[in-house]
Amino acid sequence: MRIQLINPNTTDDMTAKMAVAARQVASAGTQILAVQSSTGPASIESASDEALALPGLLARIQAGEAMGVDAHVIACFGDPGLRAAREMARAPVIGIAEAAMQMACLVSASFSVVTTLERTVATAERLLRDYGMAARCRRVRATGIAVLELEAQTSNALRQKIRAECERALAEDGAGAIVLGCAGMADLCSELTAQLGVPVIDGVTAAVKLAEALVGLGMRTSKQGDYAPPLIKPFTGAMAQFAPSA
Ligand code: 2AL
Repeated sequence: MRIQLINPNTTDDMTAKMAVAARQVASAGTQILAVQSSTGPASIESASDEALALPGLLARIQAGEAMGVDAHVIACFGDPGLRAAREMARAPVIGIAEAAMQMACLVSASFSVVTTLERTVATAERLLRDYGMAARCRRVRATGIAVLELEAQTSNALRQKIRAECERALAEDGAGAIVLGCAGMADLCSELTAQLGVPVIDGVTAAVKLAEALVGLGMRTSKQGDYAPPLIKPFTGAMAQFAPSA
């Protein structure tokens, strides 16, 4: 099967890092097509970043559908454009935040999210409420680390900072598992799991395995109800390529 792994920001190093993590867990017959937006912000950590990332992301969804990929993964912890992408796609579309939160709930009664900047905490809290999982999350914790500081090889100092925040989550929140709140933390998952002794869930790998499960079961995005295809109408200007057709 072919899974399109979409980094909705425009940073090559992050796309490469998440592709490595995805391929490490993918089954033998799974091909990971790692792509990124060709237009938009270098990282997504505010509402305006998210809004301006959507055209590039949705263009990738459209292209992946045309290629007939079996599933799409939106690899940014804000799950930008997830509902829009599901309207546009027949294949399953998985956001890494929803994937990680769902998977955490299968192995622990509760979890805390350890994310990047303080300003992204409200986004994660909104997603928890939207997904009906707020009651399972003890706390969303910021590390104060910007997305673009999590370079190809996250530095030792930043690794220490993230580990310390995870330890506080276990000690102070009573969380039974940790959800990593950024695709750029994918390379830290196995080391943190070994250090902390609790399940640490990275959304990129969680989404890939959930995508394989859905495709294996023959599941597609429902076209009844909220994810019905968008209505056919003209679009003008820079968005003309998104005009839905029959
Ligand atoms: C992210 C992420 O995963 N990718 C990105 O650009 N921003 N998450 C975050 N919490 O800031």
